[in-house]
Amino acid sequence: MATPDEATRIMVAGLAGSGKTSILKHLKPSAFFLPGPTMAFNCECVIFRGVSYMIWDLAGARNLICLWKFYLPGVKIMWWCVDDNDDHERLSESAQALRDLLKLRNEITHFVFVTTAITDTEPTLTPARIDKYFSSSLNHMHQRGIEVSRAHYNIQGNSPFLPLFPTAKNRKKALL
Ligand SMILES: Nc1nc2c(ncn2[C@@H]2O[C@H](COP(=O)(O)OP(=O)(O)OP(=O)(O)O)[C@@H](O)[C@H]2O)c(=O)[nH]1
Ligand SMILES: [Mg+2]
Repeated sequence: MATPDEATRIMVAGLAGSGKTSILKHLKPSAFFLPGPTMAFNCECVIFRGVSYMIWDLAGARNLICLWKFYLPGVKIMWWCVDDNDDHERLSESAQALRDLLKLRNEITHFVFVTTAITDTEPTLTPARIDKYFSSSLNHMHQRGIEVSRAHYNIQGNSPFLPLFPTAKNRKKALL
């Protein structure tokens, strides 16, 4: 098994209540998580399909977003969580937070846009709607050659994990 230092790091960011910790809880059911909103971060080593990942689930509260920059150096893979039911205001806020984060020096090679929901219904955040709010960040990542993929996750825990993780090819890129 890889040591934490050898594991591929994944940074999980997004506004408060967007489902970051819920996903991590399902990925690592044996871990203990304090109830309620995350106050700083959770960090768990997860093995998926034989590969070790160190997953950093960051607090999304407004007064804690300023801390994300400290976790960014060296991160190649990012999951950006958005509640599928978010309204215009929250989507705008999430889009602004992502723009601000991407302005910082970073080494991201793979970005997963994760919409979360508590039901099994089809996502209401269609690609067109995502593009409406997040186009500048998506264009920026496209220009930088960052792989962008999408996952829709039911935070009650019955979604496949596969779309969250990079393909073997993208993982190799993240290890370079
Ligand atoms: N009923 C219930 N809902 C919960 C519980 N924990 C989280 N939730 C809800 O599930 C949604 C996602 O919560 P989290 O996964 O904690 O969200 P998060 O992105 O980690 O949020 P922060 O840690 O604040 O950044 C939110 O609507 C929460 O209110 C719980 O123990 N019980
Ligand atoms: Mg949390």
